[in-house]
Amino acid sequence: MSETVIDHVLSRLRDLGIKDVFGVAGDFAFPIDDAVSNSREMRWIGSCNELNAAYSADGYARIHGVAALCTTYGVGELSAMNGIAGAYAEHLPIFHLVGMPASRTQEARRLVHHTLGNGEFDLFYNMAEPIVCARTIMTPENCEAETERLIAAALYHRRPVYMAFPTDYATCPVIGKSEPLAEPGSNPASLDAAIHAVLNAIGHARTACIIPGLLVSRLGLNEEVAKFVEQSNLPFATMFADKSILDETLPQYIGMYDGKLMNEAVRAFVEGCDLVLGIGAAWTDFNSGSFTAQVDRSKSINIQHHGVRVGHTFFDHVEMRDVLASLSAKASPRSFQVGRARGLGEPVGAPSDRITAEYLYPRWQQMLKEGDIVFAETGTSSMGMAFADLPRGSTFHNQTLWGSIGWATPAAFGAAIAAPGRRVILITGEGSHQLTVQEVGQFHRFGLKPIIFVLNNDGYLIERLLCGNPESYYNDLAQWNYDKLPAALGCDGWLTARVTTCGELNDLITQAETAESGVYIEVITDRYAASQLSHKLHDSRETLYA
Ligand SMILES: Cc1ncc(C[n+]2csc(CCOP(=O)(O)OP(=O)(O)O)c2C)c(N)n1
Ligand SMILES: [Mg+2]
Repeated sequence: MSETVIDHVLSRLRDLGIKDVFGVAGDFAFPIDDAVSNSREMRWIGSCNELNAAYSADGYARIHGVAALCTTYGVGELSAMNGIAGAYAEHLPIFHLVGMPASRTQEARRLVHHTLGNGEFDLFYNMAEPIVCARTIMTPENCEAETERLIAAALYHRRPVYMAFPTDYATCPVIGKSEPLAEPGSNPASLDAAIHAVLNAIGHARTACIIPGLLVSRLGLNEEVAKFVEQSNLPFATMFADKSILDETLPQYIGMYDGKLMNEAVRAFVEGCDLVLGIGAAWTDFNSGSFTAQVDRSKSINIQHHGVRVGHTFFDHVEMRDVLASLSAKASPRSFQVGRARGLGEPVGAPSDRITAEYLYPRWQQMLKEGDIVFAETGTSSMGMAFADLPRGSTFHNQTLWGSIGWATPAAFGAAIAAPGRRVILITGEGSHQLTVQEVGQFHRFGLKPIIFVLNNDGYLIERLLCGNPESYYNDLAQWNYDKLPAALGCDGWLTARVTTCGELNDLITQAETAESGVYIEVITDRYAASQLSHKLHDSRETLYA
């Protein structure tokens, strides 16, 4: 007998390297849940809720390239939508598998649970439309072809796709056969013209620099860009969302570029160059220092996902991957003279002092090791950590564009599942943590040992800095005993603590280095102890909200 619809889809996902499926089980999704948990090559990762599952899939895809998520009809899939939309905005291919009522139930418009009670079954499928790059409802007849179409779309666009499975169809044998689709390549003439234009512009520039962007990493092209940087010896600076796409220990790295808000010397150099070569970076608000980063279109290039802009000329049907392969082979080395922006320097504070931003962020920087995976939540903490110098092979993850608070805790868990051998450090504000904190229990359940810092500054500090009245009580929170949460969530034997002085923080970080368990540290600071960028954003509110 040929394989079933769900077995076929799962085997194709396994071909892509997906070994774990995040989700919450439910009756309409049982055939999917059963197929995953009965598979010897796949693992079911039961999440606390579907939003967390989607964030975890996001984190997994950041490390692993692709991810899968499974939810039940209506109630489950709708909860996951914020996370899926984030993955769309941030270019992460997630296969969202949704269990649906049986085809017969749908045809008879029966009044079943998880519906609105109106006999309509395509409502949620339609809701998914703007936040996925392709969607389908599987049948035995379309399964082969639709699976290939959705895989091709997810990989080409690096965005989520939606696959719904009516319960009866999920276990039917597939009918028909389809081959994997070839990824669309570049148009050879456009590719040649684009490369010629790029090399020509580099050749004519007296000074040039590179701004590598997150698409490089989403496409797995980090090595290609590193090769190009090495080959051309062009200096590079990085924007917030794109931090650590290339190793910050490379000699060509000149520091973080954040417009007029931070690192003035980097801004002056980048904006003074005859040519700024963007590779998959996006000039969004928080990526451009509230739009204070200003590079003339006429003297910039942007190598995009499927096209290249050189000054005012656009080359269509050109794939980033093809451009980079050619550029690294053809670039010739040049020399440059520019200093490098320092990271965060040394911690400032005596052991008995309360913890300040001037102590905290440099101390966090000091603790980073080669290969660390750092997840930093939206809020003041990521704005501080973005300016830390990262050791070799260490990566920094933030949801700069989508910015949904609560993302970092489950996303860090997803990353830990994807890379159990690497050290995962989660840095989150306490307000964000309150949204998705249950997922902490999952680390222990799956034998993972993260280091978690919860920055407790008595509320939504970044909002206090951005809103009209900082003391508005909408920025206040219930005060929790955060350090007691791991125990309540089943993390037996973890090293947990609440620290209020520089000395205590220093001791705990030292202990964390050698801890054989997960580590959870609540860091108490004053209400307005904010990283430098957060203060600068406060001062630049007018451009941010203009
Ligand atoms: C899902 C969601 N809801 C609301 C917001 C608005 N928001 C942005 S930052 C923030 C507060 C973050 O507070 P916390 O995590 O305590 O970090 P802090 O800035 O205090 O360090 C809020 C509520 C958001 N970005 N996402
Ligand atoms: Mg806070």
